[in-house]
Amino acid sequence: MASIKNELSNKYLQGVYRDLKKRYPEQKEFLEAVMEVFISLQPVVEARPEIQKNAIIERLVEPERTIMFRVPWMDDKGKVHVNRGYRVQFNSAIGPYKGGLRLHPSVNLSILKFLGFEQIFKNSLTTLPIGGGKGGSDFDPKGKSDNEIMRFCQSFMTELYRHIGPDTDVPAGDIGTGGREIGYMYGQYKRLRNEFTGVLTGKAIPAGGSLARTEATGFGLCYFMQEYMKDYKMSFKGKTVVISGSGNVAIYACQKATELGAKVVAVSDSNGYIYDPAGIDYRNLQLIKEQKRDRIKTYLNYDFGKKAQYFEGCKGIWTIKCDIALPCATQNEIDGESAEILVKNGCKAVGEGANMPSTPEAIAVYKANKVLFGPAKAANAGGVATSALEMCQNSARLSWTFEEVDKKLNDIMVTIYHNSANAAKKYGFEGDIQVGANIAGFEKVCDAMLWEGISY
Ligand code: NDP
Ligand code: 2IT
Repeated sequence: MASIKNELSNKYLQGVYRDLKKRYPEQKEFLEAVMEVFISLQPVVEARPEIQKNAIIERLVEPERTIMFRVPWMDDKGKVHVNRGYRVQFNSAIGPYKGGLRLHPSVNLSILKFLGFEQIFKNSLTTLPIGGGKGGSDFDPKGKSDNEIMRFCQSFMTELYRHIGPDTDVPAGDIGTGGREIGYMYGQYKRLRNEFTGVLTGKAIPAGGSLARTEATGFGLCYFMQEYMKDYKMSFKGKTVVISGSGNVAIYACQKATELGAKVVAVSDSNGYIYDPAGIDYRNLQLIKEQKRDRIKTYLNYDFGKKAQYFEGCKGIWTIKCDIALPCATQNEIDGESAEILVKNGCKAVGEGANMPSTPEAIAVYKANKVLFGPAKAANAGGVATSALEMCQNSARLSWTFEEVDKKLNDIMVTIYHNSANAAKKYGFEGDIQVGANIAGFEKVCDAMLWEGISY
């Protein structure tokens, strides 16, 4: 593999980065995501002077629009709470803004800008016409009643509805936002607008949702890694897999990895992790997380083989011996130290189901040790790709079967892998899928921006 040097030496990109850091010094996650992309884009910027001439990079790092608003809601005891709501409409060069809504107490502008920035390239990689956006709130859904969730979601949509639309901006799920939350938001949008359109994706099937959207991110991750590993004479068959998280992405990554012949031995939540040498049963995860909305610790209650163990804390999951690691929880969950332990224990491939789960130090460790690395914006693009397929079905007012959607998802993930591999090769970094994904995602957006001109 011809790895790119892990430093920013291009003067133009250095300048843009310096200005950005001066303007937003507190936005650590956003700056981290930008630096990662900039390092990869150096050969492209050098080969294509029109990028600097048209200030493409300066325009790319500034969202087209950022909306911030107050979200008041009342709890079951009658107490009024106020949260902050956001929507970052980052880039619409290739289609309407598209991206999830995160509900988590850690949400701030830095996290949403990093996610929105990543989404631009991810959505471009899907080959479908969708721009990049992200939103959410610092609301904590944990421990809230159904009615409290409903009142929050309705209040959130009471402001957001003015800024979105099926051809303008189409939000979806992310951490803390699943089918239940999308339902309450969709109901409120419909009430306010008096129209039934595909303004949100991840809808329930009777209300215009797409079959296989729930499974799409986790399944897509495995389809992507399977295609990637094939080039290196590897596969999931007979492999030991560790998956962090136990939410939407983790559950269906666990199902597909198992169906492809692997044994998933660990999953986690933000309190701790389960190690089950007999293999995690994804149906138990579904029951615990989707139906009971309980903690992963309770997995032990369903483990009739009595082999599983529970450990407190998140980081320890990366000390479990595995061939393939699929981080599917949150950003920066694998640091350099954890990556070293994974490598020492024989890990051969890392596929990112979460967004930016590996720190820059962790990525450097993977590359130095020739670990196959499936970067988030390519590997987890199956979710948003299937959201775009939901948009197609809504516009055409029809619905496809599970098999049709799943087949399209598989084809898209295979294409994303090859497009990323080819872009890396084109610029002299054969085998570096991280660099290739950044370049392939960028070039399409860049070409559209050049074609559309600059508005003064
Ligand atoms: P869910 O809310 O369904 O699940 C999130 C899981 O990650 C939970 O197990 C949660 O544990 C854990 N988690 C969340 N935050 C933290 C934290 N700070 N530290 C440790 N564990 C944490 O979310 P998703 O599965 O939808 O999303 C997971 C990741 O995948 C995110 O990075 C998201 O951006 C990304 N993603 C999601 C897509 C989708 O379609 N849903 C598409 C592409 C990427 P706990 O319950 O204890 O909080
Ligand atoms: O990070 C992501 O790609 C998502 N949370 C899914 C976004 C979407 O619009 O389906």
